[in-house]
Amino acid sequence: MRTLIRDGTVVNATGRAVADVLVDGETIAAVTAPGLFTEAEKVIDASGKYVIPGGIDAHTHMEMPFGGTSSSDTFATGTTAAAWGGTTTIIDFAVQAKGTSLLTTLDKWHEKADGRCAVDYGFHMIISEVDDNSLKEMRPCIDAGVNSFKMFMAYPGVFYSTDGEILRAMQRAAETGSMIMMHAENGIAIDQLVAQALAAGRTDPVHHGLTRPPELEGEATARAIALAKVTGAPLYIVHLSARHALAAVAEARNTGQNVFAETCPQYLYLSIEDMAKPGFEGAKYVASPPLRSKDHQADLWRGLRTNDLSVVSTDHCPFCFKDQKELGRDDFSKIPNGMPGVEHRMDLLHQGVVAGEISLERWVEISSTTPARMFGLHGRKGAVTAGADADIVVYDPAAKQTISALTHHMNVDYSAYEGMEITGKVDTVLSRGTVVIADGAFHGREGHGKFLKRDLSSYLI
Ligand code: DUC
Ligand code: ZN
Ligand code: ZN
Ligand code: ZN
Repeated sequence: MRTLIRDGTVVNATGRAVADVLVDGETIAAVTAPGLFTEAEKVIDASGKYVIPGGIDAHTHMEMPFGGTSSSDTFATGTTAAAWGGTTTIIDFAVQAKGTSLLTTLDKWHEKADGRCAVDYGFHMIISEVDDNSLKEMRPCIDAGVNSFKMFMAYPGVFYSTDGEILRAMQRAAETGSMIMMHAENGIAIDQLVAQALAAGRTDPVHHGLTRPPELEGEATARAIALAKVTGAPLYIVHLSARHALAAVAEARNTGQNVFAETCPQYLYLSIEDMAKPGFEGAKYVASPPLRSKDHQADLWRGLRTNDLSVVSTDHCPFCFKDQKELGRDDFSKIPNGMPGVEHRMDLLHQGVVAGEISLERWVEISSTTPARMFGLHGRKGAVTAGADADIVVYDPAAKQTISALTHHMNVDYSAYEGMEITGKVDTVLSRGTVVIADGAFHGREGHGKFLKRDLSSYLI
């Protein structure tokens, strides 16, 4: 089966040109001057539209057990919503529960996801217990295509690792050429602030934000960077939210250290003011790290331009307002942490192009090309180029849409961006050559998405 995507503006991280894209089976056969090929079983007219590599969301949590409940998107619903929004690859997190080995954890996550995803998927591994066995099992995880390990400096008693444990895992990462991903917030100090707030009767959602100040993200980020320097481990800071942490990352990168960072759309567009909305409304915006004051947003956009922030992922971790967020109605510390977002990352970042914050090419780079290279998918994903998987989005830059829970496809009962007007809209999406979104309808299927055994990062030296 051959599909010709005609007359669109093909945008890669490296540049743009009006071109035709010929898809043969699951891969891109050629990118040519317009009109060179005419014969194909299917023709998609992309004139006036962008033809971009499918988005890669390198940070999602589908059906993740957390805070006494489980995130509300399954691998089926979450990857379908991703497809709607032009994301054709997710990298989710297998979560080691204490007392469970890494390999058993990986099996469990394959059980949840295999045969259920609408688009391709990979896994990172969350290490919650650093012991000899976990350290030993990092190698077989890597061999199974899971070569990035997330650790937590937050959530004492749950996912938290001590500096000593982090040091040991980093040594192992350095030995094996794998990557440590860090949730960098000083959880020990934060827990004291949380206890003090609750003791003083401050139970509203906004206190989630006020008890997790950006200084304690900055401090933890700098500490993670120091541990990475000592051990020689590559380090990727997840969901960086504020200028304090950004400064630490920029300083490390300026010395040539192998340190990278991602931010998320919620830190670019939402703020602590959302968490301070009247009543319990603010619970919709409770995630960790928390939303910051608005003045951080300009710094984050600058970081995206300077490449001190090289990826934008969503940290998609949806919990329904009703029944799930409500668990914390009388105590903000019981609100499940996380926000939905997998469906709107490409659209939200496109607003940065419209506003002149980033170029069109940079949009593609931070949402697809760099995550592909960062997480071992180079050659397969992240570029509209001959030989790559035909994960392609035809994006209409002029279309208008309004984000709403009434029309989104994520399995969650609210949108963090309710009512936001967006310029640009996904028109057609191909996942490995199969049209999964077209004409305002989903044409894909559960189980089309394949597990991606990832190579080591292209960024490691
Ligand atoms: N932060 C969240 O908000 N949710 C899931 C895990 C995390 O680190
Ligand atoms: Zn995290
Ligand atoms: Zn996360
Ligand atoms: Zn629900």
